[in-house]
Amino acid sequence: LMWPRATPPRAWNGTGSTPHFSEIVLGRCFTYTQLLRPELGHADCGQIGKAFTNAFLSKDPCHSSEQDYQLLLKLTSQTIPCHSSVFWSKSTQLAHLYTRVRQDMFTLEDTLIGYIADGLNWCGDAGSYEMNYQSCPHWRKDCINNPVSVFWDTVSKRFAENACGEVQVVLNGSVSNTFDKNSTFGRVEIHNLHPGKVSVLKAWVMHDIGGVYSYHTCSSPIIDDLKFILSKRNISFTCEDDYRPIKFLQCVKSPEDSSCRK
Ligand code: N1C
Repeated sequence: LMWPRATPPRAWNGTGSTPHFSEIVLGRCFTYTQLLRPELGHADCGQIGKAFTNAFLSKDPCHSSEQDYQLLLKLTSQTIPCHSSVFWSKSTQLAHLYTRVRQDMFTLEDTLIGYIADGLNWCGDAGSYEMNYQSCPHWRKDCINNPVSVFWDTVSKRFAENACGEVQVVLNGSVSNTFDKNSTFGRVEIHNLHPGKVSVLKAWVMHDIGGVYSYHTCSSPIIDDLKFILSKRNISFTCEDDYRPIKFLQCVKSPEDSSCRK
């Protein structure tokens, strides 16, 4: 039996849980399964919401584990058709804009579990039944094995394991770490693609319109790092700079830019 504590939970260096976390999770689950993808209409949002909070409530927020999320993963299992997985790194907005137009393509946030958790923050405390709305562990300043980081690593791993056929990744050529071995994409996802299932990874290296400087293109050594990891894993790799279908989306915002007029 746990007693209410007299002292407030310990203060961490990261943002606290998102206000109304449980209500948002429940609402998003119903929106996704009832309105956006009725083929998942059988999902039990009540159970999903409970499995999510049970994954971290009353637990030390620096000892979160993949195991904690297993029931949640099981309840949100979803089949993504082959040739439709889209990974991204340092290009959140553009990648999601792309799959918003191409409804047949999926980033992780276009799947139920990613849609529910996108942009939220959460943690609990070993000595309490409650969520900590004051602060949560910061991955660098406090601990790596916090509930949010472990969650994204766990669901990103499953998303990559389940990918099949031709898969895509949207990379940002306007930042120095276009390919980053320490990002979720570089650290988790590429290592969990199944060589027998995934025929090719197609990288699109996109550059900001009006950006002063392009850090990297497909010919940059940093892309060779990615190419090398995939060749070792027996997965084919192609790379294209400023892939036209995505470039058009950037041009919607900047139609007068010289690169959009020709
Ligand atoms: O670390 P990243 O990008 O390379 O992660 C992106 C990569 C995508 O392909 C997704 O499938 O990993 C998956 N993913 C998410 O979908 C996601 N949504 C929100 C990983 N992380 C995700 N987040 C949060 O953003 C999470 O807190 C993580 O640390 C960042 C990733 O940002 P990034 O470095 O641009």
